[in-house]
Amino acid sequence: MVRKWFAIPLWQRVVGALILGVILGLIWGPEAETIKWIGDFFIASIKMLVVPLIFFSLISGVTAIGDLRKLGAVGGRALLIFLVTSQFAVWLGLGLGTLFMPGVGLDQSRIEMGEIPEPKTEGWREMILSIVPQSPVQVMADANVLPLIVFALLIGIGILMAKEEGQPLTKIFDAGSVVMQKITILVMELTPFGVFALMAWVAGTFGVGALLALAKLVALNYAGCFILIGVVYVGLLKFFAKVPVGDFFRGMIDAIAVAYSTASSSATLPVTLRCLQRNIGVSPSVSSFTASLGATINMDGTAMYLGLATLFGAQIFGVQLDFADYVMVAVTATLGSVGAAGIPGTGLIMMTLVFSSVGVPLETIAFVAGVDRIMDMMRTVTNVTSDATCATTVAAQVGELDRAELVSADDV
Ligand code: DAS
Repeated sequence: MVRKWFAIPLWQRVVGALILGVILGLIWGPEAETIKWIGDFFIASIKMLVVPLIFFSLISGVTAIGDLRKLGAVGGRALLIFLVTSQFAVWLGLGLGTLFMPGVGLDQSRIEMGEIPEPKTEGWREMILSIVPQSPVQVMADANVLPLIVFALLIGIGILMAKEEGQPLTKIFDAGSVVMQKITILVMELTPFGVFALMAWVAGTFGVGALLALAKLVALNYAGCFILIGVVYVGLLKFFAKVPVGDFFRGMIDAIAVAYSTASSSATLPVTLRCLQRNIGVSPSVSSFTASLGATINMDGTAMYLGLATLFGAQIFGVQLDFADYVMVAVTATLGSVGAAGIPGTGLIMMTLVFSSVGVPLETIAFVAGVDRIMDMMRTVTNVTSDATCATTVAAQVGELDRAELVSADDV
């Protein structure tokens, strides 16, 4: 029996668990909360990996790139793709909100009002300061990914600059990176159970009623995400990475399922790295650098949603927005997504920053809080797919993509 279980490719077990979880949740209802602890156990297990995996694989990856010039080429390309795709995303959200007006004709009586999170008051100066790892140990203890990435990058660069004297350290971090990848494989075997429990909880908790009242907003959130995936990322993969799109998505299916069920890019990161390296053929150096950075600062699904939700709020409260306001939303949504962590509900928190910048009442958040998780799950899939697309595109452009690795679904 056990042998048969492991004979099934992991992605098929995960997708099956996702579907069965939704069915069970719809039948079971709110009592499905009973098994949520299994999903929380799974999330805790993969979160356990994030800090050591990023630390070892990023340093090992930077030293493997070999020289600072190539590191600059990888970083420059990644940041350019992040910027271009996030701008397209936020303007797509603004466009969808303007065209389809999700906030007009709302039956407010059927909406369960939620909590308004603490406004995110961090200014751009604080955001820049927060990137500096003043206490590396504290950064690791807090799993604060952005300063951790900066610290790991600096160590990797230091090793490169130390040349021969840095070699002993390179061997340690290379070994540590391999060990962390092996542990990730072990933990990923929990994925079907975690995804099953999380999907049962979500399907049982977020009743259909609340979704129907905000159906237009939820539908536009999903439509915006599918447009980003189907147009922007497929375009990048086809014309810039030149990889078969079907094989790419089959290779990333585990990360996509984990992103959807956990609604956390950071928690999904170990699985994203594993899929990129094993199924797509992106080198450990480019994948660890680009996907880790992307999981923190590249959130296209969230940026798109912030544009859409701003129009939603403006339409509910009759706030007139002009083009200058749209530009302000694009700027604050981009800045906000750089500083935000890839955790559930990030989009909800960033709404406080974006709405305040254009005078849209924060009460808007109370309208959407009840169904935010359903939308967050798809935004997170989009964020993770964007990170993976960027890593694959950069790897293809700098010659760090082993195309032989790009496998069909049967092997993943
Ligand atoms: N949950 C966030 C993430 O992990 C996305 C969001 O909240 O919009 O990417």
